[in-house]
Amino acid sequence: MTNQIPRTMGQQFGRRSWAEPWKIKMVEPLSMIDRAGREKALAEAGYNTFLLHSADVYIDLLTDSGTNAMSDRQWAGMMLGDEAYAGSRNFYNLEQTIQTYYGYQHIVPTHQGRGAEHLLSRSTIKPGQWVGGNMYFTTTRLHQELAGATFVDVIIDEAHDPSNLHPFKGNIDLNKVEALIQRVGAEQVAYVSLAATVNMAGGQPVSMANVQALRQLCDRYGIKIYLDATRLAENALFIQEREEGYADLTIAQIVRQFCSYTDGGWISGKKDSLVNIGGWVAVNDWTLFEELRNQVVIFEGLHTYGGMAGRDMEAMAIGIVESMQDDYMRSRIGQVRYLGELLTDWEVPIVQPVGGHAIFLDAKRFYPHLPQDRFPAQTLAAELYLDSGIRSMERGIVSAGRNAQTGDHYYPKLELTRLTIPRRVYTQAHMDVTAEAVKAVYDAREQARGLQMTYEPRYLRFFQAHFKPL
Ligand code: PM9
Repeated sequence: MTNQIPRTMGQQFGRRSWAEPWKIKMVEPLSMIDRAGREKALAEAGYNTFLLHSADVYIDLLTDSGTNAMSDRQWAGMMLGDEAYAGSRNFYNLEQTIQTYYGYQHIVPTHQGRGAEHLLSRSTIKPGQWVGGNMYFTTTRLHQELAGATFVDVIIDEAHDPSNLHPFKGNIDLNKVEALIQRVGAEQVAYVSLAATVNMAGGQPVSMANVQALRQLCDRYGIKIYLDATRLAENALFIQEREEGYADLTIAQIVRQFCSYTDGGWISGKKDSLVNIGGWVAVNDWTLFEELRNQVVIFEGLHTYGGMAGRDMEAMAIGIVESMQDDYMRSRIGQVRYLGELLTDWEVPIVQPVGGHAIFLDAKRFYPHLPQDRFPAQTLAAELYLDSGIRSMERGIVSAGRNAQTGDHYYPKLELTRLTIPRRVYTQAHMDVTAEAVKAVYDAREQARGLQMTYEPRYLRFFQAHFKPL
């Protein structure tokens, strides 16, 4: 494993610069409302960027989920939608593409990622069991908890330190998995929930050596591994760059090998797969597949569409192939790094090393004077919108939610504001404007006073909570 992380694509490939392997064929106008308009919009949204109208947003970095620009091939594929209720040809095309690229045998389509999480959690967890995972993800953990499991974080300690430069900060700490097994018994561990990359840690990758070692450990105890492959293609680029022995393998080969160490996986197609909607869960075990296929007709739709239109399945099948092209992936991660390098040069505190899909501002270091229960990351998202019309997302105490047993806030070590980069949507100039806006908010950091929560929904509160300024 090498510890050298190249700072630019140019440095890595020995040339001056890189450019996207695509050109723009259709554009969508952008405009920015004035400061008074932004103040009004934010107050009406309860200082929650999820509740803003997108018409009031200038550069939208809320999420990379479903915000991808599709290619001309994908749009052409949309015209081939076979909207038969049952047995759509687009399903069989998607099924075959998933089998080829991810290697899983049996596929159940869903409307998006959380639909897949719901089905998998219901079908594999018995109430009272435990799930170990490499840092929680909001919807994933909630579905595991709703199915009766307790989630245990088994990610390496380095992941909780925003400055630690470990090249694979998404790795699982095998000692933590072993300790969980010793504490509760192997038969009480429903499965290990492995995500690659790890969203809440900053889009941090998992190494191939780590998933191989996890497989060996789980085999010793007869425990299954299910993979959140939502951003696995992005993870593969980090393996190609940083892990010895993978430089000559393609993204597609690395993805396929990674999946081979797991028993199944699921995906939100709205990320890696370059579409606006869709997901799936796939497993190798026929009995589990039968259960998933039976559950899908209750909650999503028939097992040959799972909540997606035929045209959406076709666009996803094409998107999977495009997402595995090495040139594309270099430009994708290269754009995220470009923004990260600007902010690093200007000494704005961000999670290092820069991960796959976003820049994560370190709100604890940004606003050291704000205690965590004044919601520093939420405050930062609000301030950035007020300054520039740029929309970002809180990934700290609000996202972490409350402990279901005690009712107390979780206090995550990471208090982050995420600038998430949609795929194939914004240009380098948009990255420059974003970096300058963040710098302006950083320069005014001492004036920030924090927020108070005034409304808290029961589940996934970050989506709909309201705040007011202190
Ligand atoms: N991720 C994101 O913005 C969508 C909204 S926040 C809940 O990062 C992983 C790793 C995700 C993810 C969604 C889902 C759920 C599963 N795993 O949004 O239901 O990042 O398609 O996928 C969001 P869906």
